[in-house]
Amino acid sequence: MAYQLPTLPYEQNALEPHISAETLGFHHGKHHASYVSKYNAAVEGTELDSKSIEDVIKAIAGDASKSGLFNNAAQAWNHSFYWQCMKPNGGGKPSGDLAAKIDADFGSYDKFVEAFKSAGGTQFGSGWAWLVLDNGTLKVTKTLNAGNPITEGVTPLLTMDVWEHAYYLDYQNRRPDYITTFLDKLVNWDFVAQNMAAAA
Ligand code: MN3
Repeated sequence: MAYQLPTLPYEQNALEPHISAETLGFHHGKHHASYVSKYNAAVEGTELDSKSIEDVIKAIAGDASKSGLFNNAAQAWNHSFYWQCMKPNGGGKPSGDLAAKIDADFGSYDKFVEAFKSAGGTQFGSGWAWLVLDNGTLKVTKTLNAGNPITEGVTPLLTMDVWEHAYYLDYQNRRPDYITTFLDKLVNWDFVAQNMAAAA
């Protein structure tokens, strides 16, 4: 079944001044669209075509002969998830059950921020930083290139794209500034809380 490129959950300029309409235009309209179309072209007519994209990602993870299909499938999924992880006037400290869970599992929100900044900042080259639920415990992790933690049996709650195409037009080489802005101004904690509730 063909995977659809989702429309952005906000206007292309809605995350300004933190992420420009130009960045979102290229990132969603060119990069993400390309992963989706390449995934659909590669999966069509194969025995994997009847599976959901999540099941395809899990089925072929680590299979070197299917790395091209994996990369496009995971990048298609990761970006669909990433758009939902941001919203206008987002970021800052979450509240409610999620805030309590972060305090319980990391020690404090500041400790979570430290771990998430470290994951995003130390991912050499391209990849993703994640907040995941692993056997009932919140953890921060990072993946290289197209990697997705569902292949490790954990549930993604939040992701941040740290490929240069996510921030270069707005931040150039200043990845740490993009990461700080993502946490302080952009995170959609309602989406993260929904993901946590659904996984419980
Ligand atoms: Mn990207």
